[in-house]
Amino acid sequence: MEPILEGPVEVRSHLGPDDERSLADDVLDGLTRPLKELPPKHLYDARGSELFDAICELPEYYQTRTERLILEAHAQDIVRRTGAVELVELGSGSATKTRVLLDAMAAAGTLARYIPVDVSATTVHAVAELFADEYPGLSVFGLVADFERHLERLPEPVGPRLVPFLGGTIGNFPPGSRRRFLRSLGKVLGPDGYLLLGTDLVKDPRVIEAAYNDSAGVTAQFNLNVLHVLNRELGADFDVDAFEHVAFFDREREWIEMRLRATQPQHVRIDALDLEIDFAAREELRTEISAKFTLDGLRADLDAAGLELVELFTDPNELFAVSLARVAG
Ligand code: AVJ
Repeated sequence: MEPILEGPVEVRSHLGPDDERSLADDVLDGLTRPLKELPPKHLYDARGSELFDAICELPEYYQTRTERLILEAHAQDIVRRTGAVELVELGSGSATKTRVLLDAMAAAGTLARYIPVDVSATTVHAVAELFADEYPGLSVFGLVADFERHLERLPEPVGPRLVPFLGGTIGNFPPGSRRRFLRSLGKVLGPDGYLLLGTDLVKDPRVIEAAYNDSAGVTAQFNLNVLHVLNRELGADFDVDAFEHVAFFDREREWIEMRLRATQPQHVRIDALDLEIDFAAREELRTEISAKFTLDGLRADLDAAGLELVELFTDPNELFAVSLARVAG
């Protein structure tokens, strides 16, 4: 691949025309199953990302602010423990959290390289330029790639590598793929790198359910927005008003399920797929799972992925955890 930019900031792209099929493929797969389902990544178009940012500010959604407090309290410690010289950012979403870690690395005098990975070239260029400006002498290697598929394209570490995977996004993976993904993260850590994993914790189901059924209805809009995405991107004709937001904590599986429920029978045409699908009254389409963790569950997942827990940081109410893990020795 040709570098798009030379110098201290370099960006490489690994996405081809095939990658644009993913929405159509996912919709064809997911909406023709006996239990209809869509992967959560399609919730995040421009409007969906705005709505998600609004969710992070909601009084009921404790995750974002709790994780930020944990990071602020322990960033120095994390940097000292790891000796991290470079940071790989998977899905360069949140500049705020990254800054907390980069600041601590800069203060420790170890910060050498920042490696943003995102499917959006615009995002990679934006964060690459932003952090190159903000941290003098920082070398930036941006990768336009899907971190679920292209991790082997990361450069070799130049020293201890820190790979944050924050926000509780790991909870979106069902248990088997979660372990597979964690194993693939282990492969890019190298012998002295560390994974910094953010996980929401199992707690009173009422607290969890409130976070996904907020009183302002922002989560409902976020969920319903995926139907607008299908209407716009695939020429579908979903009547968005004929669906309602559903979110509940599955106590057995310890995950939140988010669904869209048809309030009356629906017939939907999806032009781009030349596909017609029907919804019975009250039929549901699953749009997300979001797993919540116990300490034992977390250890078991890390163990199955060939990783070991080095340190677990949490808040006084044990709502959320940030774990430091490395390849098991
Ligand atoms: C970004 C996947 C961590 O599961 O809490 C927020 C997404 N969904 N409200 C989560 C989400 C509904 C969020 N993650």
